[in-house]
Amino acid sequence: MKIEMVELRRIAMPLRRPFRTSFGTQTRRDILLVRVVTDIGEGWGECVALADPVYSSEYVEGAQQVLREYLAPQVLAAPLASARRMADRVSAVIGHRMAKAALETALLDAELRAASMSLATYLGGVRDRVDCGVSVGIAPSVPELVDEVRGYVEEGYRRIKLKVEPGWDVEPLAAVRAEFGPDLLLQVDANTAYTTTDLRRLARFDEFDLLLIEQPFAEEDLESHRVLSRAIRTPVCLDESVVSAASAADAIRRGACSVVNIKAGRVGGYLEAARVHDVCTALGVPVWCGGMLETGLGRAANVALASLPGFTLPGDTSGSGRFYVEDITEPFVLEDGQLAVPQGPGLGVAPRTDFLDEVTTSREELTAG
Ligand code: NPG
Repeated sequence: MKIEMVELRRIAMPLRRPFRTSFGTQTRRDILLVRVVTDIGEGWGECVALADPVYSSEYVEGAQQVLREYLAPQVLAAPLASARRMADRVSAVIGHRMAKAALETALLDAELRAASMSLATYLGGVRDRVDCGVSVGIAPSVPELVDEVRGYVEEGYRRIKLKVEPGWDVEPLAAVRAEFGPDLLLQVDANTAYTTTDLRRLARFDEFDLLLIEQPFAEEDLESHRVLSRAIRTPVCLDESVVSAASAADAIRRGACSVVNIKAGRVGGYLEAARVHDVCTALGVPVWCGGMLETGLGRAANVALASLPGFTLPGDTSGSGRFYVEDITEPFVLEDGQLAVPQGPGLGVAPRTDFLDEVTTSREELTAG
């Protein structure tokens, strides 16, 4: 495949409602999209980096610079035998996994469109619908949280994930459990907001019969996660700490987690995400698909990933309407708490050009030389 052009496009997408986590409040998404034009056709990828380096070290402006200065020139310089070879081509660049993932996804989309194969089939997907959960931000008050959760339960979401932080944990959990009863699948995500001085507080989460507690401690701190795993009944799940298949295997072998959240952007792309899935499955650890407030482009790829056999827990694969009033692709709409896995070639979706142009804030085209 000869790559003729790499387009970097930024779009501004207002969020339906502010999304508050322990690392800050998002009110809009400033998203970088990558389009490749090749001799076999074009493809799209979405970069999940946030506007600011608050979830991980990557951020959207930095991702764009790395793509412009380092990654795009490498793929424009000479033909690639396949998208699978991109990782080798750019291996001199350390980290920047979200930027790499976006470019690799665009190359995969182009290649699979040309081969008339869906991403789900290519990755080894085994189901045509996936169970959907929803991530619920920190609310202004407990009654408002309960109302928001009620809306999602009525929409059919099969699992609720509450964002927690010290001071917003036991009370909202107790209220949601009391309101919706023992059958509601419920889990929490701390985005690294706790330290080991909070062990006693975290142990209280056991009484709420949670599916899991996600990433209570810092990204590098596997040891505290191991200690917590020994101390509580609630399964410990890692997100930020898992940046590759090797780091997933390491965390599991050390006893730091018994569940893994897989986000393709965090691990450098869908190919590595599938390898994370494989290693977790081999070690008997269930996985689920995380989300980063993607538009329909990233959502399509996430749903394809979630169709792999080891994704036995509902993912943060919510419908487009959870975050956006209008999506840049045909919207993903929940049916009985599930999303259909796109069956068309590549991502199986494409941006609606008129709306895409409306939300575009900048665009640059990179070519060889
Ligand atoms: O459904 O897309 C979604 C959002 C799920 O809560 C969610 N994502 O820490 O997992 C997370 C959180 C997040 C959002 C992280 C945006 C980084 C950016």
